[in-house]
Amino acid sequence: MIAQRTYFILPHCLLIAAVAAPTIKIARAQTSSESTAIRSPNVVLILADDLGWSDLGCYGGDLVETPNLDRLAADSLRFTQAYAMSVCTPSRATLMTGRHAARLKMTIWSEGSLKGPSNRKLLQADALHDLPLQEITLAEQLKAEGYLTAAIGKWHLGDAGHFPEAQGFDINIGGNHWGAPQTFWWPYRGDQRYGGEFRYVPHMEFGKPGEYLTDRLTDEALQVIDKAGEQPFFLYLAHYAPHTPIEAKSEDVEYFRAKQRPEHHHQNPIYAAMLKNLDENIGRVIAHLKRKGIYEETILIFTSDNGGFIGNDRDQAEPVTSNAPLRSGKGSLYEGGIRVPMIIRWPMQTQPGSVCHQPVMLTDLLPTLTGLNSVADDNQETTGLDGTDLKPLLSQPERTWERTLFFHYPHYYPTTSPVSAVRFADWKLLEFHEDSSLELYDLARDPSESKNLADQYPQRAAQMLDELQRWRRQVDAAMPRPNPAYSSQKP
Ligand SMILES: [Ca+2]
Repeated sequence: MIAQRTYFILPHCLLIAAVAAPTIKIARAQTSSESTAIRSPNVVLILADDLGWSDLGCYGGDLVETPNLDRLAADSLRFTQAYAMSVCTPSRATLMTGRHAARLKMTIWSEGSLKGPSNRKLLQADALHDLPLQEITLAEQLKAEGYLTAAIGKWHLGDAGHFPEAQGFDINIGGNHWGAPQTFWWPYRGDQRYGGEFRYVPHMEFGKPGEYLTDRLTDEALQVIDKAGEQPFFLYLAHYAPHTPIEAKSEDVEYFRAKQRPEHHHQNPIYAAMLKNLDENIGRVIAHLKRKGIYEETILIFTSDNGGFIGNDRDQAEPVTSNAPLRSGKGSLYEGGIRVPMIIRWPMQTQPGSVCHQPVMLTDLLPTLTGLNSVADDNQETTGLDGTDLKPLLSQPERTWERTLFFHYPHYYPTTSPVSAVRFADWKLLEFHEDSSLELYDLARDPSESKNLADQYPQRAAQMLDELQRWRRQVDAAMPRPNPAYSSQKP
């Protein structure tokens, strides 16, 4: 039972009441002759992997073409300042639990938790490989509310004992320990991007040559929708695309090669082709919901797990993507690493074409979808959640919204050294742990984080640093340690 596994300090009776408390209900015509019943809306949460903030057409993408997502945005609420963690596993753990990656001790991708670089100034902080079973996931919450729960695609939250089936999902297709497939082509294994046969996508034994993973996962998702019947369903469709390996259908690649111009800030035609396919598949999900007559009974959320990857994939001439005008990319706590697209369509709540500029985070989705009252900062200690219920923003995206966001990445990545960050209003402070250096930016005037104002506003920087350090103590954030074997004389 959930109550036995909870970490909440709330009395169990209150917790059960909270879990069972209905969220927003949607009137629905029953097939029976009686009349109209109220039931929970379906939830379709589509998570793209490594999709950058400016990749989609509706977020300023230029080479790419994403007509289905652009139409969805025009029919939904689009967030311009939604945040994830800077790499895969921390974001997914955060999304699943409503709890910050630093609090969960899941600050790096699963494989990376096992060993960090030994030749850098700092040794990376300790991090968990598996999402602990006692954490209460979004799937467990919704299952307790009567939902059919299905995870289709990437999981990346631990080994076999911690797969989606162990975390509240009735169905898992395609999810396991790994963060990326060997290849997007069936049978999704072999000697490809990551080498070795042992990495695979589960439950994909039956397929046919030429089958492409994003198409196949969507096929599986549509079957889950059909299987649900009259039961409300939670479909967590976590596409592996557009993470590396960057692979796409040749006709699409040729199309974008021909379209490419030097003035585009996106320059990788294979990535653009991969996004075109992802977009088409999201169009398929929407069309299927409409065809079944349940689109207006379904909450649809689309987002990404971290910023776009700005390195190169294998021998590809162009970097995978660019997050311009934002600085840097995946791994970094500059905006390009953590700011992501987010689109929410919530029937009878969101207005078509509405835009929200308030800062929000993946932690917020669990309290928004479950009706668990979390968080105001002052009651966080009683709920254990770090997320905030976004429902007030859905119909009033311009409302006053004071929010402090924290980030913690005590590890190395090609884009960063160990770093923490805090954002309040338009101000953002980064603390780099190798040398305790500070960077302060005014995101309203300088969204590209090009002018460090720490020396100009020392008092503000000190206040924000104090808040950041207090938060780290509060969540008991793991810190990197000095590396005794490190010598600055080494090459
Ligand atoms: Ca990712």
